[in-house]
Amino acid sequence: MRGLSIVEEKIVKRKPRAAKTEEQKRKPRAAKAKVVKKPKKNIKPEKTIEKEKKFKITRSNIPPEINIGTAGHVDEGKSTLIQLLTGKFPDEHSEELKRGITIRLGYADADIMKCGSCDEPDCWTVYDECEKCGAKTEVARKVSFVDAPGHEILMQVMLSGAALMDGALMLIAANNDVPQAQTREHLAALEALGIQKIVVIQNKVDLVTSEQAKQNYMDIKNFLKGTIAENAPIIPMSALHGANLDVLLSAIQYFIPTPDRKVDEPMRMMVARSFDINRPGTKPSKLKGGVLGGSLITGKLNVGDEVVILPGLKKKKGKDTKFIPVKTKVESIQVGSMGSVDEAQPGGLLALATKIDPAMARSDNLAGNIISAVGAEPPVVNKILLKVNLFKEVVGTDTRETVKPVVNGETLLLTVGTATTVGLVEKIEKKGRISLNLRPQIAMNPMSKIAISRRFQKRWRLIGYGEVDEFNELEVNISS
Ligand SMILES: Nc1nc2c(ncn2[C@@H]2O[C@H](COP(=O)(O)OP(=O)(O)OP(=O)(O)O)[C@@H](O)[C@H]2O)c(=O)[nH]1
Ligand SMILES: [Mg+2]
Ligand SMILES: [Zn+2]
Repeated sequence: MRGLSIVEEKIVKRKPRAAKTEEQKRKPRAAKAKVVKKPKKNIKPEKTIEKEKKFKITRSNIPPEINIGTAGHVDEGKSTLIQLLTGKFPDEHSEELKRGITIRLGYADADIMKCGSCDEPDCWTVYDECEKCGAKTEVARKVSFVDAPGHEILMQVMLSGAALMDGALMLIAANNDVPQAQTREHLAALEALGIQKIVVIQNKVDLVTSEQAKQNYMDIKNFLKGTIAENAPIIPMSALHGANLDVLLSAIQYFIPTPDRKVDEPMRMMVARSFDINRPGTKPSKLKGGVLGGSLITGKLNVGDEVVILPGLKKKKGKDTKFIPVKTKVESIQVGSMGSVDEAQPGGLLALATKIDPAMARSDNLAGNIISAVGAEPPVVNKILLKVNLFKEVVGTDTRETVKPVVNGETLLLTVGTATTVGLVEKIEKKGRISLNLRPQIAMNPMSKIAISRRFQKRWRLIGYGEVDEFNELEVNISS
């Protein structure tokens, strides 16, 4: 299944993230790229943000209640902003550090803190002391951030991350033309998946003159006209230097409220990552089971609960992939900023330790699964009838091309929740409905909106979205 693999495509190499000289910091990126001559290996990202030296981030012991994601074109400062908000730079894999881009979804929690003595928006900070008056601050809300990659070939990663987002921070760099291709594509993705709570950030204002910043602000306003983010606030800031952090936090508090949660419904969780946490060479008797990361959609989850993982563990058999549905026990629940907890609810990212074979969980192998309470399993489907809405234009390319209608026999890439699957168009029905065979099968929440991508100029590009009308449910035998 060639098209499914994202890693097999070559990522255009960028220079590694090197420490900057004062001169480089003032120059726009294009100019800077010429200054750095030889890429050195394994250079760590800038870990220090000026303010962090003076002000401390302390993690509270309250659970995160909302997931907020990042969106926007490659390099516009998404991960830098997450570092400012959470104190943690989300790119931690060697490949990400070497290439200077985000490749996998990043997670980190932040406490949004409020000073009781200062007025709006001065009162907002992420530090345990007020930056303006020095008073102790109080936690207003804990947020889990999902950091998405902006590189064009990692669009599927962004889409599966978007499935976890209750709201989004859309970054647009002030020193680039507006809009860049993935700025358009990510905004279209948020729109397609129904993520309406958006705060736009005009980043890197430290790199432009105030005249350029004003012009760029108007360009952003024009670009947003007629989109889902038409009325979203636009916050000029510098993620690298922390300028306007208070205004951003105020906007997050007012424009991205915590949604109502369905805690009384049966538990379901979307899996976005999976890991084998054992060091190489661990004795079999000491091996810890696979760990699954993601977010609850509904219900509550407790340590000791029996859960079902669908479609299950992947087993390759010749050319075919088989899925083995699994029933397992929740050994422990980890919430990033709180450590081990006994109970988890929707909102916030968490990781479950299970008893499943750790080798099965390696390298996000179980991403795309749905974990559910026993008896509340989602359907596992291999065929769907979709009501399709196609965009007028392909949004992710530099050139604008019309999206042609879907045809019989064509192959599309579908992102359903955190799962990605290939859909072979079997029949075009009336009224914008198409029926597709899915390879591989997926577990799905039938209410999910499905992102549809088509191969275009050698890349999968978002071309529209679909809503599920009907589906063919497979019978599953769940083994313990
Ligand atoms: N001068 C300046 N540089 C910034 C700012 N924000 C980010 N940068 C720099 O821009 C480069 C890219 O930043 P990242 O945070 O990695 O960008 P990104 O959007 O996460 O990139 P991808 O995840 O690969 O899409 C880094 O060298 C940052 O230091 C800013 O506000 N001002
Ligand atoms: Mg990044
Ligand atoms: Zn204060």
